[in-house]
Amino acid sequence: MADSHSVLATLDRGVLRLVLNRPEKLNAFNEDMHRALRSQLDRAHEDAAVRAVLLTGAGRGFSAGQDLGDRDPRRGGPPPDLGHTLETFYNPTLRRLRSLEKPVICAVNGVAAGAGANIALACDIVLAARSARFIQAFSKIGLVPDAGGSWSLTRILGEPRAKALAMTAEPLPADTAAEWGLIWKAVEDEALMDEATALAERLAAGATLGLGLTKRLIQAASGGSFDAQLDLERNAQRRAGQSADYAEGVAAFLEKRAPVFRGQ
Ligand code: LHQ
Repeated sequence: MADSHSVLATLDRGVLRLVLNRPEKLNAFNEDMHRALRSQLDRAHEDAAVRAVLLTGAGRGFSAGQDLGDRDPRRGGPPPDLGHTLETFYNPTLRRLRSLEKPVICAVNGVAAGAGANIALACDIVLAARSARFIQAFSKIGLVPDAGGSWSLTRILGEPRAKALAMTAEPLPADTAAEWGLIWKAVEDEALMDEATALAERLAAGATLGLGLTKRLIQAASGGSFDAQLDLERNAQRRAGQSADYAEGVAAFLEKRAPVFRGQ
């Protein structure tokens, strides 16, 4: 689905930039956009030339979540199986984002609502424009937080804030999201793309294997014991220590020069 216009993809300096591109619908997800995003994330997994992903939205929004026009109940018929929709379209993308062993940076350029907010929160490093808002819009239409939101909100914020956000659907401004530790930082609107691109390029020039293993370790940490985590760290460090980038990093340090990482 590389030729879809719903997600614009460009690869430059190791960064695969993915732009959700249905601006007239605030980049709400329809099936085409799901397929296009999934296919680009698969490409990011498979292609060694991709060493970081930068996800953002076209126009004034990041994403308004599910395209509600696609499931207009006024059209009649039996109620939809949203569990099937999640399993077919959302969950594989969320799993791919979390398991991709490369950094995924998200630049939230505007409103992020429903599954759109939670797809952003599933990325590794989230920057948001100061004017952006995160809305757990689900309760407004009788649904529950999905796309990993019940997990991320609770893990990151704790039950009191997670429940309040999910039950009230009140917009959370980017600054508060940063204060609460839900995202990495809020930046001036005009600075967002430059800052996110610079960060993505910096990480794309990094030791990809080590960064991928770091991601895996940190994700595992919130689910396991300290003791089990020591074992995971040992295994990961064993692999990282055998990489060419590690050898280069140490050599560069000893030679007092900047390292040139090749993602190997
Ligand atoms: C939209 C949408 C949209 C279509 C704005 N769809 N057109 C659900 C079901 C199935 C399976 C699994 O999971 C899910 C998960 C979910 O994501 S449920 C939550 C779905 N999302 C929402 O409920 C958010 C709905 N949108 C809004 O509440 C507002 O649009 C927000 C607060 C995001 C932005 O408000 P405004 O800045 O005032 O913009 P707007 O409402 O005027 O929207 C601009 C246009 O985008 C407008 O179209 P129009 O033709 O009138 O200019 C909207 O209809 C369209 N749009 N969201 N989700």
